[in-house]
Amino acid sequence: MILYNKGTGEYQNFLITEDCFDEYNLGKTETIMCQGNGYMCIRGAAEENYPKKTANTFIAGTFNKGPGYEPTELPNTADTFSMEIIIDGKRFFLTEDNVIDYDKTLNLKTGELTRTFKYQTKDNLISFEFTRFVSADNLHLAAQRVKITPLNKDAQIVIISGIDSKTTNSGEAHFIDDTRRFFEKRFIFTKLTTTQSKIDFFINAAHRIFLDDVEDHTLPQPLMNRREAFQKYSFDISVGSTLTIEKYITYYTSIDNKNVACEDNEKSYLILKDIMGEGYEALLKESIAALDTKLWSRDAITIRSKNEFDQLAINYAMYHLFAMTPAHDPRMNIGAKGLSGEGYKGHAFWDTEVFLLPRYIVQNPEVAKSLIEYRYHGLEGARKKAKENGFEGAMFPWEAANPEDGEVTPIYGGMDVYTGERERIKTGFIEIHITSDVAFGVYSYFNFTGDQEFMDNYGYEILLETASFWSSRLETSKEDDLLHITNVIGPDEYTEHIDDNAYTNYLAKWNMDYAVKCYNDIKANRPEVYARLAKKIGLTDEMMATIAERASKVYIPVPGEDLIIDQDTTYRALEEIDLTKYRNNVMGILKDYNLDQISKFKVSKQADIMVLFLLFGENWSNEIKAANFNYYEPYCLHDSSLSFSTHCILANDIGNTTYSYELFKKATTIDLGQDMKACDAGVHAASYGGIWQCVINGFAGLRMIGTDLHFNPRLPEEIQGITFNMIYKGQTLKAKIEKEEITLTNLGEETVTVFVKGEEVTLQNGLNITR
Ligand code: IFM
Repeated sequence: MILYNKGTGEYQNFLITEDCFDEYNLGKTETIMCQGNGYMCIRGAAEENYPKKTANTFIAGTFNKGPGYEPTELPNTADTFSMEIIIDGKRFFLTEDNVIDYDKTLNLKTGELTRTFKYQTKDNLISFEFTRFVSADNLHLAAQRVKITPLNKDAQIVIISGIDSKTTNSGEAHFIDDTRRFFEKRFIFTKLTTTQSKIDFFINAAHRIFLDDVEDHTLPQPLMNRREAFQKYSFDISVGSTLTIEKYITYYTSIDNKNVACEDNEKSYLILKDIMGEGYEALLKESIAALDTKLWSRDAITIRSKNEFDQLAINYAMYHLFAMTPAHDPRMNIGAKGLSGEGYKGHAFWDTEVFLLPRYIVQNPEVAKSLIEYRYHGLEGARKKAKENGFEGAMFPWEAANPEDGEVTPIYGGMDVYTGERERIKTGFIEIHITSDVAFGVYSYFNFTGDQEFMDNYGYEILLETASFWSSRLETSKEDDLLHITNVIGPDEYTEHIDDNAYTNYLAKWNMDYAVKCYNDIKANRPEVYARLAKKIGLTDEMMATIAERASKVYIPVPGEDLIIDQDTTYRALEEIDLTKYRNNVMGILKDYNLDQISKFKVSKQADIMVLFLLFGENWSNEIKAANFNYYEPYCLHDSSLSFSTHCILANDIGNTTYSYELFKKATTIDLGQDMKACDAGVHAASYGGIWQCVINGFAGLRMIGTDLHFNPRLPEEIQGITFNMIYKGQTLKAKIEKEEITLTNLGEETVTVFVKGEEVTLQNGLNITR
């Protein structure tokens, strides 16, 4: 069971704990207790081995493609946290019957993972304490400490630990085992190279041993075998004495933007030698301080709620968003599972722009900029995809890995329950709304930050090229003289091959209109930018006139008499089936039907029109939103983790705060709840952005309407107040949202204007306003 209330004092609502060992559900805490710093992430897998253990280590941006239909994916690199422990000749591993007082806790504030218990052998009781962290200070460093104390009698303890390069991604081996060696008989070095992308990984590990706090310098026995380089230590430990093994690990790659360790193989081990002199505690302290500076001191959100869990949930989301976001490198983005598991191959989806980017745009715009810059670097791949499909401009990939690769969505997925064959994945071909989602990310970033330089260098080009794609993608029809978009998948992925999906069409038109506006602006006011872009992408007045004209003709479904907007041309006439069996049974429907069959039923996987309301809510009345919410939600199974948060915000917007809070609870427990099988393949990254959105965009009511920042809070009964910082147009603002009162403080130097419950308010430097 997962416990949420073990933290006290400064750690209140910062600890998540598993209170019993469960060999059949190892994936749960491996995932939710993974540790990372955006450069790398290591799952919270046990040190000792189990058949079902998944000890992944991923380094952001190191994609490699396997042969044939194998997709490009983040390779699971060498495992360093695992170790073999042998006590009196018997391999140590837990069963439910030999463990006492088990406690596995991740401290979200410090980033440290701890596992403590007593291990019952035939004739001894051994106390274990494992701790480890991935440094928030030095992105390449991880460290681990194991303390073993025999409690009943002396014990012989053998430790085999080092670098294990036998790791694969579900059997797919991504590495050439290039070099393995020891330096100074104490330092283990391994160089691996990815098979196709030819990225070198330089991995180092070394140990420090203490017997009752006194350092022991006995040299270990080196063990080198195929794809493994280990050291073996043997000790006779007296009853009551403690053996401590500290392990220090570094990972570097040849694509690091600061190539400090890769000039020669020896360099990186010397760096480790230097670092480990500091010791575990000192390095942990530096990591905690860095995590505080980078995350908690600057961006922590306080929720005063009747349910303490709400505070824990936002802390949990913020921790993981930090662990998964490669803030250090604009060539990288956030995978749908972060860096926490093999699921979705490390690929980035629309999840970034619609669910994850808002947290960064509002609170840490530098990181938001880096994430959008990644899309800019992806323009080449997007142009390639457009061309291959017979279109103009840039057609962004549904799934993205290396920015220049273009589309990387796998061709095949799980089994088609009807045919028994592998299911063909169609999203990479026809889920095309990603292109305008990327454009929307640029628009949101610009509106909130006012970063003109970014627009000049990157943003305008993305907007113009995506508009150009849409203009070429639109189709004429015999029925009318409007332009249509047929054969797509909208946000709701249970409806495939549909025509005129409201979300897709609306965003395509918006993308074109906004690009035309930007074009006119830069032509009139930014001649240098205009000249550069005109030359680079062949902009002409005629081309833009065509885009403007075609945008004006896009078919946009409008609310009918019943106020309902058609999600697509067929949804409302689809066959209704009894959905009871599939509710609260994620993807259960796929066990009975394949996607072709499901597409014929009136059932949704996730929010569709609701996302439109979330992005452009100002364009519809609450009455229309409510009518659509009430119509569509009963057909929605929320089988995507992206669904609850959007519905939560919309329910709140239309005044249904009770249901909104219920949906919030569901959003917060997708991974963190008690379902032990929910996240074996990794975290649901976008749902963490969704939790942030529920709190800030939903309850605290922060929304951008065009270029204006609005606060229209509506706190559910359970929540008394929310406090958070943001950086709006370069100024740090502090918001304190309470039931009856909003207090905004401008901590920046320049005056900004915001709207509080519709009233325009000028916020001067250092001053508070309360409304
Ligand atoms: O992007 C999502 C999609 O909307 C639903 N399926 C999972 C994807 C990755 O999270």
